[in-house]
Amino acid sequence: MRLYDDQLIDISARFQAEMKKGLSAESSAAAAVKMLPTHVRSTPDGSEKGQFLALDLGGSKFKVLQVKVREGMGVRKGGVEMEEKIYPMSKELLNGRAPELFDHVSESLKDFLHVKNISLDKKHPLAFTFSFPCEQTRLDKGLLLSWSKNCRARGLQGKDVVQALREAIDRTGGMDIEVLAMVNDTVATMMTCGFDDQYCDVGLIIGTGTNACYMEELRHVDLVEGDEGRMCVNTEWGGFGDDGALNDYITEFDQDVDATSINPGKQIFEKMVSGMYLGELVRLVVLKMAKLGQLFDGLVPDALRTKGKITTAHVAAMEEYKNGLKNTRDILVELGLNPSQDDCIAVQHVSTIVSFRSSNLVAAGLAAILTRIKHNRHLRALRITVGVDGTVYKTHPQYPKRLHKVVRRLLPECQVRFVLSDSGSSKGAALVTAVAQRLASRKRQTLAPFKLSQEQLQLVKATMRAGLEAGLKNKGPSAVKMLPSYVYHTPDGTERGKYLALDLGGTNFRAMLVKFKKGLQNNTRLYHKIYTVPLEIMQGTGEELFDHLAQYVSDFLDYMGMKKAHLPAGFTFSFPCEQTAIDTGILVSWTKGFKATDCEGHDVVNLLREAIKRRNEYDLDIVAVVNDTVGTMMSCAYEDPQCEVGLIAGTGSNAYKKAETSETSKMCINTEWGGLGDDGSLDDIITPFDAEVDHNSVNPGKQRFEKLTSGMYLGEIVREVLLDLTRGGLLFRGREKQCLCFDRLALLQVRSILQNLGLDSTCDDSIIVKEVCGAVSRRAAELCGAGMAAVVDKIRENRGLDHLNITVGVDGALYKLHPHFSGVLQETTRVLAPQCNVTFLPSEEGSGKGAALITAVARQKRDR
Ligand code: 0WK
Ligand code: 0WK
Ligand code: BGC
Ligand code: BGC
Repeated sequence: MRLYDDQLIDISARFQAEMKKGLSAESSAAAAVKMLPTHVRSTPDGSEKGQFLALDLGGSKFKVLQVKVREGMGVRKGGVEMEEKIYPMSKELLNGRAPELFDHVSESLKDFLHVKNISLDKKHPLAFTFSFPCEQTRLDKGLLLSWSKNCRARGLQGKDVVQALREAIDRTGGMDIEVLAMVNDTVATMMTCGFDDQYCDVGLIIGTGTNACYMEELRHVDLVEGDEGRMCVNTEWGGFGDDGALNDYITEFDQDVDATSINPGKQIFEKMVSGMYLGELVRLVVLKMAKLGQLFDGLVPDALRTKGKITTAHVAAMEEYKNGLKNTRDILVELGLNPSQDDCIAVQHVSTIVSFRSSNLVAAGLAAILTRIKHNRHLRALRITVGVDGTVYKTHPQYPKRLHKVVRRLLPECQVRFVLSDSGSSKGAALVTAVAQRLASRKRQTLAPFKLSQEQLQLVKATMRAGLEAGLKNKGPSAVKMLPSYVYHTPDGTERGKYLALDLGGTNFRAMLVKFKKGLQNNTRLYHKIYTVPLEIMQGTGEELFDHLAQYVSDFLDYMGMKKAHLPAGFTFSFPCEQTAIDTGILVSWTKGFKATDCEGHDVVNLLREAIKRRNEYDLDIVAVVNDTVGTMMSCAYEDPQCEVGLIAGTGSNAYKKAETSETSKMCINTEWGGLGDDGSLDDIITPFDAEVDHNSVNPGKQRFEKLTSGMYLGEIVREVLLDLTRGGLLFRGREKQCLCFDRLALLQVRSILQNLGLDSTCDDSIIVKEVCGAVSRRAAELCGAGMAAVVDKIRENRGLDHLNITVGVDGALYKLHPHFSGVLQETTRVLAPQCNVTFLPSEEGSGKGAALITAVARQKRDR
């Protein structure tokens, strides 16, 4: 058990190797030293404040505390006030079922609130120090890897400890607790000592158990994304040696201690070092010496043979300067021995050897950690503080001095300060929670306006309904334009021939050839080509835009070898158009980023015809111009005759519905619901971020509903929110990156997108970004669902039905590609229109086929 410096240097080197193994993604799973990320990214920076409840579970005492950081009654300036109460923790509970253990914790918490007269009605943020190995994916979520020390409550391993606590608090009831952070006692100790010492980057526990944590460079923590800054890593060094790395230092006494422990083969290093085992090691050594007749004249009383009879407190007492020898006699007498003076000296010596080895091993482990930090920071000399806690370190008279001495001897170039955490670890836990709380409340504040209540959605439905009604009645302009489409009939399957379908207004311009053949089951053949409309053309002159379209059509006809075919064509033009006939469409106003000049107020069919004439190389018979919502409904009605509504959730947002006999005209209506709110009727739900997006758009004040719901704008809304959160210090470490100020943010693979945007994000950043994306897209889907509920309920009431079965044909990248959008939209429609059974039918070939069908019907009628 006597370890010389060269052996300590060897052990330190081995431990450094183990740390690397634990940090690297390849080898971490099998590593004995787990190196667990804690998601604590910084030591205290003086900004922390608030009042917190704290639980301290896993050390020798289970405590409930109230911690006031820099605010609250009687707190001196910049200070921290704490009140605590220790609660019993019986063996039965520690070895029983986990739910009962956590019920005891939660009931103790409630008792503490009573005793300290803390209001039960107020929401209390809580910091949870849990001193066992947990794999944390975030500050308030950690799976228990294994129990250690004297605890092995069943049913929690592999489960989220924070969730178990939250469930127990719910079971106890009668208190409003928000568990914001769970930390290991080493982390909490580092933070506690870091409150007064900015050099404190290491936390050390030498108590019932032993462990250390330190601030590692994030780039070395493979299991956490991001490589800038630091993160505190909980080494769980108690497991050092579990893979045999210390076998040549393991003595027979260590093997005995391990064999009779509740977790044999586990926590080998801890069993050589920590307070739970030191006394037992001394007993086993003394027992062997007694059996060998080297002590007590070979007398071996039962007590000496009994596990746990010599405790670490005994060891500490035996080593007291003055009374060490007397204490040793008293302890041996208590064990039923009548020790001689030599016996006492020998036993005292055994205690010294055992606890000396413990402090030496801790020194070797610390030396490894400090050496690694020195290398990480490319320093020749390191000045650092180690925050320490634990009964062994606090109560064993010689321990601290021995430890400090050996560490300084092993690392002469380091200036190491040891600070004892005088008030336990909960101050540190509260500081971690203060940061989490500030971040959480800022995020909650920012995202709250995006969370629409049922009442608000009902109101949107009613507002949409009123918009639909007003659009039908008013002759003059109305927010929801309700434009007639001159489409009367849905196809009946008799359509024949070849048609060209042109499609402008979505993500791209598409030219499509549609053939309807007799006798074929699915008698439609489609060939298409996609063309990207450059931004400068979308926002150039009308002539240029339509010349471009005419050129794309030329290219497509070449591609199909049908230049001379003089095809009948249907033109899907996905912008609000006043129509006076099936083949005329006066553009009311551009939307979706288009603003080509000399188009608004003009007949877009003529604009296209003129462009084709200007090319003078082919001719088309443009029979119909339709909105993409109409085309989508027709396409789907071909499959499902019950389809009477078209919905686009794409770049833009719009719906179209069949006419009701009761309505003035019998034709289909393009609602142009994107304009809802242009009259201020949605101002209650429009957030400052939405206002900013509208302000920066090419058509401010217009299409307000669209700007809350469609693909063109959701990314912008997210960017505005991220900008705000970054300014609030919640993201990207508060650094407002130029790129956030320019390009649109797509919604999918957050991390790689952030990366491509040159945003070096941390895992937490990604989580927050994803949450913002979720809030913005969920609101969009819910608003579309509320709009659709208004449309189908209007159809139901117009038909005087109690119940309506109807199909909605849908298209658009947002509906088709977004992982959750369609589901939320469908659910919202179902809830807000309970008397309608709505089937959403995604359109397979887009609106092109629909346009061709309408063209076929229109031509039949025209040529009859
Ligand atoms: C006091 C800390 C607690 C930690 C304990 C360790 O408040 O979080 O677990 O020290 O020392 P022990 O009580 O096991 O000796
Ligand atoms: C595909 C349709 C087209 C419509 C588009 C909308 O064929 O008419 O405009 O969907 O979706 P987006 O491309 O805007 O996502
Ligand atoms: C646990 C650690 C804890 C240490 C000190 C060990 O048994 O695994 O999580 O930090 O004891 O309490
Ligand atoms: C247009 C609609 C179109 C919708 C979907 C909106 O901007 O005003 O006509 O249906 O986008 O593409």
